[in-house]
Amino acid sequence: MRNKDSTIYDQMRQAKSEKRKLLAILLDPDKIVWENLDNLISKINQSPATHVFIGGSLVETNRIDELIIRLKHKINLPMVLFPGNPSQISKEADAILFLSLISGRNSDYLIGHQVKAAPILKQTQLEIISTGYILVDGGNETAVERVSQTKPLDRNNLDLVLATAQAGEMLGSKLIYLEAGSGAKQAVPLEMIDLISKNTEIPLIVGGGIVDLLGIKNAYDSGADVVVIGTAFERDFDFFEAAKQHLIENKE
Ligand code: 1GP
Repeated sequence: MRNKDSTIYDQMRQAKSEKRKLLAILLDPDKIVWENLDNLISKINQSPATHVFIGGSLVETNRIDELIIRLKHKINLPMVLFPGNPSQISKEADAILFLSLISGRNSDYLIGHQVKAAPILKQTQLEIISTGYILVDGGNETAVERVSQTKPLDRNNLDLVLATAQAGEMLGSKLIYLEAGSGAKQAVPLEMIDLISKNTEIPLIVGGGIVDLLGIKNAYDSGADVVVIGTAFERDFDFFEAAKQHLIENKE
């Protein structure tokens, strides 16, 4: 439930300290079926989601503002931008994951887009949450890899992924987003989640290729603080129906 007295980030830290797990539904504005928006909204409201993330690698729609306004009207959850580039900023959201793709070596995604975005963000009231974004090989080429033209980190190279996460934390990231890419064949390895969660302090978001309840539970049990579900919900709005019994109730 939204609490406007503290920041979204403070609430994430608080949840982490209480071991209360968070769940984000990722909506890609390009894939919204507008005629079906009311149904989408009611399914989100029936789900155990604690956050709505909005973004995608491309986002060709110019209707992000309209989408967020309509969502906010009926959904009492934080709306958090998860942008692929600066054109995806909307002042209508509550916060933005200010991403730096620290697994890659494409300067545009490390700092270039951020420089372009900074003056735009200064004109908004958005809460800016600095996020170290790490793409791990999920067994297939995903949109993040294609669009960012970076290679994901080897899923077997735990030391390198951990060092990347720790470097992100040392650089001042407030979150780590460990990502196999939307629609990944394989989600991030559980031992990787475990290693990073035990060796960093900041909240850990995990997403990409998590398609069932067991996947969500395993990610939580391994140390994920936030799990992101995009494709599975997009394909089946009833995905969370069965989840209610299994997932920690986050709704009050
Ligand atoms: C993508 O982590 C998110 O950035 C969600 O991935 O679409 O595979 O659930 P999925």
